[in-house]
Amino acid sequence: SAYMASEKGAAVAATPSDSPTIFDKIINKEIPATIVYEDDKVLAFRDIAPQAPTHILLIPKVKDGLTGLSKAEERHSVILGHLLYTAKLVAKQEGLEDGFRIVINDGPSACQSVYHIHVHLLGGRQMNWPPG
Ligand code: IU
Repeated sequence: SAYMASEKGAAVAATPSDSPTIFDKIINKEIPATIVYEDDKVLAFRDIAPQAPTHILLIPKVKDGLTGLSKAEERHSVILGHLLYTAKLVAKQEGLEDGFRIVINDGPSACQSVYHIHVHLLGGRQMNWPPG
């Protein structure tokens, strides 16, 4: 895969495209992931390179062209809302009572490295502002 230890390196290497990504293999259980929540529409699993004590990715099981938020069409509104609501449920499940951070990286400038939309849920430590 194009994944590298450096997030910045990975973002430079990833070319925006609507091709299948490694997340499809996670959805299809072809490669292992620590799944923390699942329903018919979304999957939530622990990030392989956690940036906080809790670092979970939430993804739609069907990409439907949603490589990133910038590609959203009106029809995606329901799944986008469901991803955010699910993030709240998982934050509660993870015990993040003191707060959490939601991130959606979009495009090369934001270091997006996987072109299947994903919501980062980060918590378990003090977050800083502004983000990097
Ligand atoms: P980004 O927003 O596109 O940069 O986030 C992609 C995330 O996917 C990043 O935090 C990676 O650590 C994570 N990830 C993963 O959890 N499992 C994988 O097999 C791959 C990336 I490739």
